[in-house]
Amino acid sequence: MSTSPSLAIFCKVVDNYGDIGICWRLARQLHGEHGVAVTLWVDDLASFRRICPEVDAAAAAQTVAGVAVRHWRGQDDAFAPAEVADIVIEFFACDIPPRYVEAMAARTPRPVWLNLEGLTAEEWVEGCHKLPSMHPRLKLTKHFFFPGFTARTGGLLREAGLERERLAFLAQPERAHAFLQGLGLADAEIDAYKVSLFCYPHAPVAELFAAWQGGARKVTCLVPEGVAADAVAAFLGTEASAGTVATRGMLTVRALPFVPQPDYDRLLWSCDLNLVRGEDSWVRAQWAGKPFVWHIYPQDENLHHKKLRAFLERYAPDLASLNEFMLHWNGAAAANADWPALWSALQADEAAIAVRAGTWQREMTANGDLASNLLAFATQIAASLR
Ligand code: TRH
Repeated sequence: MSTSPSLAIFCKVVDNYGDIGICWRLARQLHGEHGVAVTLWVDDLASFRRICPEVDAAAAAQTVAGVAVRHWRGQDDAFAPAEVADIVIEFFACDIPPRYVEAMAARTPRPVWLNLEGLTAEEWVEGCHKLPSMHPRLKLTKHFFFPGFTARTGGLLREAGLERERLAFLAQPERAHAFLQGLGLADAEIDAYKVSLFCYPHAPVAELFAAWQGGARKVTCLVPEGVAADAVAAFLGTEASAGTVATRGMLTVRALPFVPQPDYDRLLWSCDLNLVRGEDSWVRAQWAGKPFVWHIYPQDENLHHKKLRAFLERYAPDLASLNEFMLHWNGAAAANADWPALWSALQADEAAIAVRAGTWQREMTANGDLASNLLAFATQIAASLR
């Protein structure tokens, strides 16, 4: 492999903008920090545009932040071996177009083929990370690459300058103030306890709102428009659109616009507590070094509850209040949650939870970052293919 390899990522946007958040972050980092010529194939450019407004949703081919972005229209396109990248990544076992795979087999040298998997804290991941899988027909081997929370996994996505940027932002509180003002917040909302809210529609948001409303502390809840739409509309008394705000009791709820990815980090850094979901916002909340509550993407047969527990065992074995809160937030605990009590318990452990957020961030940093770990592995595989 040459010193600056080419790399293709195939990303199918399963649901909303989900997986594109991760693929776009990886693509930008591989190009910006490692000089890799990246082509990102995406099936849904409109969803991509929500997290990256520079994207033209109608363009078959475009370059965004140095990354070649191609609209992945279907499985029928033909490809020549010369069009195949040195490293080919399929995200989350998506099916690469069959004729691209055939072109991979016909290419000399053959490319490195990786399946980048989803993030889970379960132990089996260590045994499957980097395992090979031979193509049943073609002379090609794909390797599994798992992100994760231990040194025996691929680690987490983290840009080289992220922590420096975060610390600089936090060192000047006026920057957070100006950022929040820019999102429309009044001073009283900024002075309150601030929570960002990003979750799937089935989260018990109305119940939590009621607890906050009747609680002892002023809470400002910032929620991107379209998220928890029913509970937010019921609280606001109208459909949420960016800028809509209402206060009842101790709670103010404000609908925000869906901000570009770098601003989403600033939002997480500016809040006291972040309610996040899925994979990418969950990881960003971990790098934010602030207390967070995770809403996991639901899976059949409650497989996600197992994944949630696996994470809690690693993250917070000694923080009962956080465990309880997250289990109830995900419907993974006995019904009839007492939300005012869950909220009070979480508040009482605030200091210990904040300390854990910091130690966890340092532990995760020690595992390296996913983009660098992935490139190092790809270089090793490429040498064996020569
Ligand atoms: O969109 P998600 O629900 O993604 C999920 C997961 O990837 C999950 O594994 C997958 O199976 C499922 O989709 C289908 O949540 P996630 O992963 O947090 O991605 C959201 C992205 O949106 C993330 O990159 C952060 C970004 N974002 C912004 O850029 N601006 C915003 O205002 C908000 C709220 C999010």
